[in-house]
Amino acid sequence: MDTARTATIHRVTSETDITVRLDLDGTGQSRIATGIGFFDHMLTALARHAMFDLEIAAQGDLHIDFHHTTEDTGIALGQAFARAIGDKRGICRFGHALAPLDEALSEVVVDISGRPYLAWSVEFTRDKIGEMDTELFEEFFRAFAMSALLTLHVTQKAGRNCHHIAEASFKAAARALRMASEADPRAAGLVPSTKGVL
Ligand SMILES: [Mn+2]
Repeated sequence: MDTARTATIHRVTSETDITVRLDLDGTGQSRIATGIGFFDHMLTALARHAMFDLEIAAQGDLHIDFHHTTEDTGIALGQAFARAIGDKRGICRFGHALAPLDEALSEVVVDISGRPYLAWSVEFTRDKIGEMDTELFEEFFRAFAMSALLTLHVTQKAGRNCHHIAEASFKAAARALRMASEADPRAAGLVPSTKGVL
């Protein structure tokens, strides 16, 4: 039986051309190139702390702004996640994590539910980190949640420094996704829903 939880997505539009390779049972290795330095930093942290192996190569219309590339990377990564997780048999389904980075503290709760939803409660005091618009983090997580078909709550508990706030959010998301996608040894072979399907 092939039990590999991997997926490759190649998504092309008139605005972006994105390839994602994802292994949910990896060791946190990544090779990320979106053309947006700070976004690469965040996606590298996501892979590392989720223990996913992740390759992302994105070519987008950055001469316009970073919106299309950020959102479409979220869509492609979400599609890869949905394909890799498959029918969700034997997974924990729910995950949660708190992650600090100095004064910043972020909480992420995830339900791999088949019900796409993003609840976002994060406030940035600056418009940009490096060259990246801080409003795009919400766009990324919404695109990811919609395409991965999961419920995601991202809540900022504390923080002033915008780099810290963003990074704590990605690290908490990573740990929550890792917990939710890992095998539940008491539920091997079972779909974790009273409905029998997710
Ligand atoms: Mn950092």
